[in-house]
Amino acid sequence: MRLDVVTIFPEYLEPLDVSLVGKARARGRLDVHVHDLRAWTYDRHHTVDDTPYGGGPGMVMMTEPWGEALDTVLADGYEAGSHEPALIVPTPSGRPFTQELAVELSERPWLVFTPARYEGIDRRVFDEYATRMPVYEVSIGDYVLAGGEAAVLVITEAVARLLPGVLGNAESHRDDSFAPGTMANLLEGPVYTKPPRWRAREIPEVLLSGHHGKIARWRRDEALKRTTAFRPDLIERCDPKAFDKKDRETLSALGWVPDPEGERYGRFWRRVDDVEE
Ligand code: 6GU
Repeated sequence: MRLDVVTIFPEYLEPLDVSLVGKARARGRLDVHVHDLRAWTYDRHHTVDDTPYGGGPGMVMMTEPWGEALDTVLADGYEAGSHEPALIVPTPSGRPFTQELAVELSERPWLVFTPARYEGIDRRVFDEYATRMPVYEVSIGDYVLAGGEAAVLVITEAVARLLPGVLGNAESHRDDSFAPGTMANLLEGPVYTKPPRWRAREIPEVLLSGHHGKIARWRRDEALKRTTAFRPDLIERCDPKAFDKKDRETLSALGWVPDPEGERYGRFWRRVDDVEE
């Protein structure tokens, strides 16, 4: 997979040299190119932004540097034999970045990222490139970053670990929380390793029992506990068919009941004490 990143802060992408993404590059699974947007400016101040039409706060990144940068990067990539680029536009107003989208992106041969600073990039840039390639506008969560560079690091890491031969163990991401296509997307519960006793704290006994069925059940119950506590929205949206009898008992003990009324809205479960509004 080829990755291009065009940014006014190339140093911000230095983490792509280390850890998992660095290893994927060393193994030849990823070919990363970081470009300085200001290389495509021709004035003394290397200007990349201007005031917004219609007024308002902040600055907008200009069409010209982005257009020239993307034309050059795309031409270079095609020249080097890459094909089917997709433009990835990190923006807080994009669609949510999910594991499902990470899987989709990991199946593409070439991703071109356009992390922006200021109030974003002139819309015409995306309208222009959308005539030639898929454009994914993506947000990594409901908070506002000063720029898209950190989002590029997040997206790249989520995608790189899915590439064949990067994680080492092909099974490793089968049980990821949020792995698509599983029965219920639950948050994973706690994990433990040696020593068995640390500062008077012991390991849950079941994990030392060697009883695989009981261990699997305990892990599943811990996952249900954690998910109801931190991500009740994930439980609400679960079809009751995704749960076995023991799951339903555990949910009931945690105060969750099937909600036939809510089912029409895709809310299959509710807390017992939640009253209809
Ligand atoms: Cl992708 N960019 C910025 N600037 N802020 C964000 C974001 C992206 N995702 C969430 N907040």
